[in-house]
Amino acid sequence: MNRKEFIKITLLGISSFYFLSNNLVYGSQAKINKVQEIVDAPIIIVGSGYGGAVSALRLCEAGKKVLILEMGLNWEKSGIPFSNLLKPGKSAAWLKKKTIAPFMNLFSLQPFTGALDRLDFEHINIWVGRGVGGGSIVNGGMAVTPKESYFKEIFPQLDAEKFYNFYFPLARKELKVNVINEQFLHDCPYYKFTRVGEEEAHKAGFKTIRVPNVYDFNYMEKEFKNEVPRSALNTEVIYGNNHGKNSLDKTYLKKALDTGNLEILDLHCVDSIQMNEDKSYTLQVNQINTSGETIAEKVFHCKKLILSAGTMGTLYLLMKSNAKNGFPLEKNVGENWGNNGNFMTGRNWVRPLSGGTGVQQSTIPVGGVDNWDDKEHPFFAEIAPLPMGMDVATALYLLINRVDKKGKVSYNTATQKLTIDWNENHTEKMRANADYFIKKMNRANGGTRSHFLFKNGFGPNICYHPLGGCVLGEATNPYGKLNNHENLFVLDGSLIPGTIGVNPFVTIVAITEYCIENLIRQNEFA
Ligand code: FAE
Repeated sequence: MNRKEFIKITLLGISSFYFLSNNLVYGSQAKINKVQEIVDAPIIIVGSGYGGAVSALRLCEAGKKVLILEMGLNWEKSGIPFSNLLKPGKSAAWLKKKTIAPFMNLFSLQPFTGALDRLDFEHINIWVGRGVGGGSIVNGGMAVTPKESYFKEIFPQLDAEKFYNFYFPLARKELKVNVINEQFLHDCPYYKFTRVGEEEAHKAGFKTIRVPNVYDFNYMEKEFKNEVPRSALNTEVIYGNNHGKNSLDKTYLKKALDTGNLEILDLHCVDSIQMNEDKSYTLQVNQINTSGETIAEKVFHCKKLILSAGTMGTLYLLMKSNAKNGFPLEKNVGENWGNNGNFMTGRNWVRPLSGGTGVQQSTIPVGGVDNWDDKEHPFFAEIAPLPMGMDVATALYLLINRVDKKGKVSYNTATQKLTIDWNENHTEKMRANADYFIKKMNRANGGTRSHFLFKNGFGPNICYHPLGGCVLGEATNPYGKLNNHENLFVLDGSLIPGTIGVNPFVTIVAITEYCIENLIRQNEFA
């Protein structure tokens, strides 16, 4: 390929609505696969998860041209199917040689830009989604609105009435939240794990609740009748769902693309950000292939920048840029971080003589134990599926606890990695709650703490819900504009101060809706 052909191909790959400078240059070694390309875009959003997708839709509807840079793959466009839990394939892990599920990682993999990633820290492992749609691609779809009293405690400055009457209902509508039919739940063998979980919880004196989800339960009923291809009933979830789940690519991002104002560049990983003298931003970006190799080094300029790279992604970009080029940051960035009280536990010998929790299990959780109002042991416990293709007579629970002792995220310039001030002290109370829960369940129903799943039966280091570090109204103004910046906004889970008491994406969507509405109203993107 000669230079002329290359420029043509590159130009075709770039959307027409932002300016491509003629500053297209080859890398120093004139290697065709190492090019530098400079692109100007009015508004760039980093990350296509909940914060990024909501921001994109509302800006596009307001007539703004938006470019999303997403490091993960556009799975739908790629045509590559998601793999399931029993046969992990390309989508199972982000550039790893082995699977990275919370337990039982017996499968080898060919490194590929998969949909699920795990970030390992000294005392905590954090799972995140990679791909167009962010966490919505890999998560369990549990769409839970926080308790109003806790929301008020966490966000005393926000108008709770407006949130419960407007932003939360709006979030649920856009996300296509629905609830399982009780008769289907009662009859379907794939939900034995939920029925057993609820019966046992009641016997132990706990209250249970039905949990809404973005998975289309009408579709699931058709799956069960074999009228459509199976997804939730075919062990698909944390490596992506091929059908049924209303992930962001089917909701917010689709609507935003339909306006004609949104461009998404996948496999574009933002390396660092620089603030220019005129308060605009320059982004160093690596375009990668599906083996993770850099195939082009690009530079993007924008007047307005939204960071929606998820709690850990946003903190990494801010702190790394600060260390690398003096990017302005206040000290409180990294503070008020938490794991949303995530604490996994389980029980073995659950109904061993009557089929346990079921050989076949839907991957979509629909039930939970609500012990939040207990003064001594407040927690919510998701009755989680464990579809292992055989009866292991084991119940799995993800507890969500209060986070009264927060952590702090920092950047280590020597290792060029994030570190988190987080250890057993931070999870002590969560462990006490898990112990209380398991003991009470076992006393009423039989069973033991699950040594099969976790060391000593507890998984304090498993975190699906990292939150905080760039807290609304602390590290930012009341609507997410980062302190010390005129044109940079943080809109993702890092705005929530470490805890929200339930699975967080409905809250992330509602908070982003609130922020972006006000930012647009204040002409921040004019
Ligand atoms: P997120 O959705 O993580 O999106 C960030 C995006 O930015 C990702 O697509 C990244 O690839 C991309 N990115 C990061 N760094 C860069 C970079 N340098 N350059 C370009 N792109 C970048 O952020 N929550 C619930 O409410 N209910 C559930 O049932 C639930 N289940 C979960 C199950 C699993 C296995 C996991 C991992 C999470 C689960 N969550 C659940 C959590 C939920 O998915 C998470 O809170 C949200 O996805 C966070 O949304 P953000 O917008 O903050």
